Amino acid sequence: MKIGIVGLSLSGKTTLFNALTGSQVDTTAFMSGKGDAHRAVISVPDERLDVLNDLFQPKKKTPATIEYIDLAGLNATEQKKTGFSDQFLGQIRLVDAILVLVRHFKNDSVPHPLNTIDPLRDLGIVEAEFILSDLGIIENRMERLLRQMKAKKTDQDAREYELLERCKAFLEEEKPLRNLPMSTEEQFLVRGYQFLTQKPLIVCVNIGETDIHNDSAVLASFSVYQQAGQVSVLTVSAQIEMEVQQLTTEEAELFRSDLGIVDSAMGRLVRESYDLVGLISFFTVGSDEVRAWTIRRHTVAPLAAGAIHTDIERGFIRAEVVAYDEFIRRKTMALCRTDGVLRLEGKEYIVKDGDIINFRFAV
Ligand SMILES: Nc1nc2c(ncn2[C@@H]2O[C@H](COP(=O)(O)OP(=O)(O)OP(=O)(O)O)[C@@H](O)[C@H]2O)c(=O)[nH]1
Ligand SMILES: [Mg+2]
Repeated sequence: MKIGIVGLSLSGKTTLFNALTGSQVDTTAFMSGKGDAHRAVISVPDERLDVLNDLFQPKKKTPATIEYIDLAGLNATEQKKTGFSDQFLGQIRLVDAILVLVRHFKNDSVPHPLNTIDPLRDLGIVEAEFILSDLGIIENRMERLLRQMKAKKTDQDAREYELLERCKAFLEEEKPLRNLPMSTEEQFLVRGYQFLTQKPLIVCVNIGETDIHNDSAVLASFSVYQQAGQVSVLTVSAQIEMEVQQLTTEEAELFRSDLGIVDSAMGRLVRESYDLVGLISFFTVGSDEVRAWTIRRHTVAPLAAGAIHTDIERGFIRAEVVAYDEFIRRKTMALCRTDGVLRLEGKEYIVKDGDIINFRFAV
């Protein structure tokens, strides 16, 4: 799973990236809009995986991972609100979820591209960019479909055209596509376009050191976003988290308790990135490897198998499934089988969080 970090320039993206991933990318130089994207992979903490690891004692334990990508900043100015390059948009189309970092912290030595601090406005600017970009893709595609249908009209094309028309109207009302209800079939039709406004969104408000315990007003101002599905809004102090990240564990504990921070904001952010974006884990177990795999909620078994390998998806026959809790109560697959909690599921089965699965497939 890939999460792209975007936002206006100097909103603290690289600082947050360092905090999240333990990287040490330079933030003093104000890279603004230049240079390549930074990437780092982190593990998703999951105590179920540790329990399974103790039971199976495999050679290898592989947690679910999140790859964070720190992309270049958007150089918005009052005159010119568009700023994302095609190269940038191409990169962000490939991520599974988008983290928009907006600046709330005050720091006179760090200029804001629009000179004033207004996190809600900044999020609006980024969203408007995404809406425009999706509209562009839709218009191109509709033109091509129209030509194609003049030559030879197929049901499939007609359905797609009708759906794109609906998407277009929705976007023209400045609404993101993630709020447009779609059937499974329709989702499938547009899957290849990788619409930016359809991707799960994590809004991260980068608050100043002095506002750590005083973030309810900021959060409240984002309530419209919070009510939408597949969007989560949270506050973080990127600067502090980056500093904490560079300390030893004991130092970090001390530092946190001095500031009255209970939980590492980073741990929270990682978990929220995962949950709120609608991701779940299933497990594969054995003496070689115990492993957590990431899929979207409501994924059917063959597609879940595809997270492991496309061969398993293509050759899918059945899934042997036991729920994590049922397994833990018995501790062996043999007992699960005799107790009837190890089920055989077909291609319609919707995988649940914590399922332990053995896929049967033929290639
Ligand atoms: N006071 C304060 N300063 C911060 C915070 N987060 C980032 N900064 C400062 O803001 C400046 C820019 O931070 P970066 O992390 O480089 O911002 P960026 O969004 O990656 O910038 P570009 O890549 O240039 O768009 C640095 O000097 C940071 O130290 C924060 O939470 N509080
Ligand atoms: Mg940066």
